[in-house]
Amino acid sequence: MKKNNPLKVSIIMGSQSDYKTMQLAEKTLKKIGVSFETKIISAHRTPKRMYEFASNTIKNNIGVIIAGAGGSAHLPGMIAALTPLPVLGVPIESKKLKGLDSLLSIAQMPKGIPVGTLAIGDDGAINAALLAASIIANNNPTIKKNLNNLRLLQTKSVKKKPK
Ligand code: RP5
Repeated sequence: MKKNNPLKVSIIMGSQSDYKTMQLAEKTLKKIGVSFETKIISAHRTPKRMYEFASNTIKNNIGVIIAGAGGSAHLPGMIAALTPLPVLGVPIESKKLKGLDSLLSIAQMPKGIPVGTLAIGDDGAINAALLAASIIANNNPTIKKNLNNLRLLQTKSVKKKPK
């Protein structure tokens, strides 16, 4: 880890087709001021790229990994097997099984190698970013303040009565 350089979040996804969902994680991190990078890495189509990425996470100053994948979604689990950093898995809403396949593939990890599994699709991508920000906030007072402000705004935006 580089000293005095804030830890960043790495957003990875199995395919370009996942970006529609995963860009919501980017948008959320931007709102909070968390540094991030975004990459396409497929456990099945680019296994060497996956290994290379996972082997260099700590050297590259990454604090949390958000991994989105759909269908037979092995990416988050494989990354968690290769790095000790926290991995948050976002099940992409697949066309064939509406993301149930992705959810179960990501959630049903064997004991010993955890992946924090979020909800299917857009909600999962947004919540993964919020969770990643709260992990980074443990050692970053600016991010802690920004995250608290965002939550306060959200609370204020909820009307007391429906229109
Ligand atoms: C997974 O296969 C990806 O994460 C994606 O959700 C799914 C389908 O990929 P494409 O065929 O759209 O590239 O690896």
